[in-house]
Amino acid sequence: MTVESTAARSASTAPTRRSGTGGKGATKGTGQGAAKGAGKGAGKKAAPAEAAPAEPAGTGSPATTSRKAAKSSTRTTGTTTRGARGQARKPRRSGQGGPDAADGPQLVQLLTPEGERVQHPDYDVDLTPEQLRGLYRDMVLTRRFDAEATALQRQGELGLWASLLGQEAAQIGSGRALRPDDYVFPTYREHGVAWTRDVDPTLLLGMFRGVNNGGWDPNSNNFHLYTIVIGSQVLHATGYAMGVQKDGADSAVIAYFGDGASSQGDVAEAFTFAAVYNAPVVFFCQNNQWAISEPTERQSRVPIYQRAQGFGFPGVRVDGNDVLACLAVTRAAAERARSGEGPMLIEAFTYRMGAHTTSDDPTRYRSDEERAEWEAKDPIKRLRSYLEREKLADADYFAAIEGESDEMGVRVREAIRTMPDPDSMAIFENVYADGHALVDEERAQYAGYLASFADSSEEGR
Ligand SMILES: Cc1ncc(C[n+]2csc(CCOP(=O)(O)OP(=O)(O)O)c2C)c(N)n1
Ligand SMILES: [Mg+2]
Repeated sequence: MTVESTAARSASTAPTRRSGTGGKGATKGTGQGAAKGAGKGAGKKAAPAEAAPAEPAGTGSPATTSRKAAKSSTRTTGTTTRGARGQARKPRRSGQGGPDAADGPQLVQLLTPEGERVQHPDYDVDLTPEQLRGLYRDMVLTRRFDAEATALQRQGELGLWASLLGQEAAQIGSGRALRPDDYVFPTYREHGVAWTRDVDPTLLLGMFRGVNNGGWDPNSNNFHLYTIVIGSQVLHATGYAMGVQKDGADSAVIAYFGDGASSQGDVAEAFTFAAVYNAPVVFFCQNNQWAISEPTERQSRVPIYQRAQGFGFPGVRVDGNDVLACLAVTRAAAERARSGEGPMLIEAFTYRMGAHTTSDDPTRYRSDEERAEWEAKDPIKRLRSYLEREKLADADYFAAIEGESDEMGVRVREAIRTMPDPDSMAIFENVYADGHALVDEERAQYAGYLASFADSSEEGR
């Protein structure tokens, strides 16, 4: 297996240092380690088929690159469907062309889609049968919670839901790699990571029901509130990691974001600061192939993990549907951050099996065939196959997990129906710690507006 693992190479070459303790040489060492590894890997690879430039990224003139981009964007196959806004669009299959070409970089994988355990030269995990069963339980319960939430939205109990279907391994594997003192900055889809942080799942529903601004105390579980502003939490995480560093603590910080978010300026700025300050942050990009209706090849001309090279820290692509590989790679990255070796980018190559949110209809921009291809790589099925093959779990075990899922379903449905509506004026709380004249004015205006209803109903009597 040809392996793109710049992380492990640079981890072994990069000096251990904290910001301010290493001089120019130390910084150079980290950068060289990363650049050497990534460069070596990149040199070995054929350029991704179709959409990528023939020469390494950055060597072509802008004109050449844009001509090629224009040309490549017409090179799709298949029959025409209607795009999200009704325009004609060619259906696209992931793995064809662009940064995700089938002949592109291989993934760090420890469990094949068929559930066979394979070895990797740089990454491994040694888990007990109980821990392996625990990962299975985590993924099944997370999927069940997600299915319940989707159903609750359809029943009018939630305003919106962003499903994690298909991304369970990326989230559970990375989440279980963390220590309680590590700090997590999620997007809006990290229900599985929340589960690994022991955030009560029913609390995740409040914001989607519109009854609170988040629902949990971030500092109770070191799990920040969900962030809708794409990519902004990556900057928050980096700033937080710089603070951790200044405190002299040895915790890691992890920022979750999507393939679409990787195009945001905030993410580029976060990468720059994290690299320069050698911040203890892990950038965990779930490349689920889509940013609403935009495919990954619209985000990058190179595989996303390779972007780290330009910032001077290592990047690695992991099979995001392989819970063991996600755990192993994230554990290594977090260890690396804690020991002062700086940031690392993990691209978890996965697939959003459901819609972007319950407001989206993916049949308008992607094919059933593409979904079916990814269904064969289902993260839960493959771990189950492994557990069965190795006789690590029997039918009673799987039945017990199903029973637990049903109980969770009941609990979630009960919780949502008994969730209290907020006080109408609560929206003005928690805006400023010490209050603000403008908020006071708005509060007074709104109170008057609400009072006007009381008056009119009085008049109507
Ligand atoms: C700054 C900003 N721009 C645009 C949006 C609208 N928006 C919401 S989700 C999304 C796509 C995000 O895709 P990706 O980062 O791949 O994450 P995924 O939803 O696939 O998990 C966009 C553009 C937003 N919320 N914030
Ligand atoms: Mg995405």
